[in-house]
Amino acid sequence: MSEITTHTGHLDASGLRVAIVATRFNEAIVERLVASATDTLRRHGAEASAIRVVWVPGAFELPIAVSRVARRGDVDAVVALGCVVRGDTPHFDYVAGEAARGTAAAARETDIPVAFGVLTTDTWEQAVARAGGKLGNKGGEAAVAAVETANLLRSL
Ligand code: INI
Repeated sequence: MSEITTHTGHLDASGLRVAIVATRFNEAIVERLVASATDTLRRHGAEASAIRVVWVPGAFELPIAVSRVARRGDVDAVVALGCVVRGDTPHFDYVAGEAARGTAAAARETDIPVAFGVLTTDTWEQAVARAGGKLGNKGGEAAVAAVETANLLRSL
């Protein structure tokens, strides 16, 4: 009987070059996501010199910057970080929707994995809970996903 071939990405970030693209909008939240992402990458073995942080105005601008940084040819993965709070306006749906669609499209078009660490919440309190509060830190979780996917792609 033939054997099953399995591919999984390991979590060793040594040798990986990672770009974090983060929003200045809701910066009090996003800087916590960035801190957790960089700390997580370092704890998984990434060199500080292999981490690049790029700041964009808001989540709507994430796709174009993610796409540009992924095309540089010197990054193995991108972590997109931001925070979109619903408030009372339909603006939320456009901004959050484009951030998700655009970063996913950038990953497919460049063949560079992009982890989506953009909080999309109804309230500021829900964002705080996901940025180092009682629900953990989605910045660190996105960094782990980026490392795992970059290593997975190397094995495929
Ligand atoms: N950008 C965000 O990153 N988060 C938000 O919650 C947000 N809201 O609520 O409006 C937001 N808007 C700005 C947007 O991302 C663009 O920067 C702006 O529209 C200019 O293109």
